[in-house]
Amino acid sequence: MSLIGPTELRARFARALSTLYGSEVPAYNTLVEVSEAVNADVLAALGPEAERLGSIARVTAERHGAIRVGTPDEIAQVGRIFGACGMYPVGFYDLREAAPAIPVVSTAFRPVDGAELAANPFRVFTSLLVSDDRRFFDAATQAQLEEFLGARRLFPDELLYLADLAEKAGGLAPTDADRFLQLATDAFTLSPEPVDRAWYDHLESISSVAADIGGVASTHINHLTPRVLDIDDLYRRMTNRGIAMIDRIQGPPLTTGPAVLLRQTSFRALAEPRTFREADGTLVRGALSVRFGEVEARGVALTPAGRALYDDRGIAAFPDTEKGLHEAGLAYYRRDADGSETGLQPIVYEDFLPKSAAGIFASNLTSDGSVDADQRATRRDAAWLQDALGRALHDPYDLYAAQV
Ligand code: OOG
Ligand code: NI
Repeated sequence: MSLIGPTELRARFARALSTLYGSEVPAYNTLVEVSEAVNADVLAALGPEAERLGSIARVTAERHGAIRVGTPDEIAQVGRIFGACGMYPVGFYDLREAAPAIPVVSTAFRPVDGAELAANPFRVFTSLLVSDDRRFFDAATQAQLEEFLGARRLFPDELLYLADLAEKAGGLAPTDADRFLQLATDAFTLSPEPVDRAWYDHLESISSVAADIGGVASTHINHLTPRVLDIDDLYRRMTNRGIAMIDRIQGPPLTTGPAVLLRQTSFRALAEPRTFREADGTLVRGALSVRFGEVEARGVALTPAGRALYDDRGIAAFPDTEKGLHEAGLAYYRRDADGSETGLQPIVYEDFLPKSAAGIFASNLTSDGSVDADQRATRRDAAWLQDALGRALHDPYDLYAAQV
């Protein structure tokens, strides 16, 4: 009997989460519809040129999700579940350096080689709470957080068993695959469990993201993001439909030159009904606004030199042709099969941007929270995260260089 391999598990997982998120946040379905309409129009207007940064089949299926977890053990378990789907941790992002600071460090789980990315590029931006960072959490709050997070189980043993089996065997038998995908999707479904009001409010006074992670006993998708070929057009169409978008498109502004890196925008978090447990034990209906809809447009991946230029001087400093970008060593291109450079193939940027991520987080926060800058930061870096994950943390530049 043939196994369902990681590529198909990943594609099916992305579809299952999309169906789930559409049922939970119906405005997401609108965003997907509008994205598909924009993509069809760009394809009709540009023809094959529209597919230079990915086939229309890839782009139509393409999603990134965002999830947030609380402990090193939890992110290691996430690594096993995504590992079954051929998604591996790439890059290290420290959102505590952002303005406003968010008490998390993050990575993105995604396929790492060109063929797998072309087949289905599903990626999930995954953030881990830094509960021992004194700038955010005093000793009492840290202890309470650790107790609360230590007592919860986000992922059932059966799910983790099937994930490990899939990674070891290179896939799962069809019935096991169905079960694995069901359990994995359930684990990211918004839970009806009552939220302890006092505990949630205490964390929210420090950071809305900390409350979303440590104030509830389960996890959920925070957002799911389709890819669009013309994000300026999408922004206009959503606004015309009366959907409240954040103020701007994050990332490099629109230029007449080649699209580089990543541009993103989102609609604001919507109030979702949740049940709260009050101090006296009574249950009351309330609402939380933490989940939103985001959309992204992707351009060519920049080399370290290109990225430094972008970070220091902005997009205006870039040459305005692909040939210029390539010749200056600023972006990754693949040569034609015959070695010529007449038909340079751009290598798509598959990762995230810390400034945009911070902007996306911030635009959906209820307040900036509270940070005591005089306290010492806890050290977190890529080596620390790799250790917590118990698996290799890939360097994005190595992966782009390998695709050239
Ligand atoms: C993650 C925010 C970052 C992106 O696309 O940059 C992100 C989150 O809200 O958990 O998803
Ligand atoms: Ni996102």
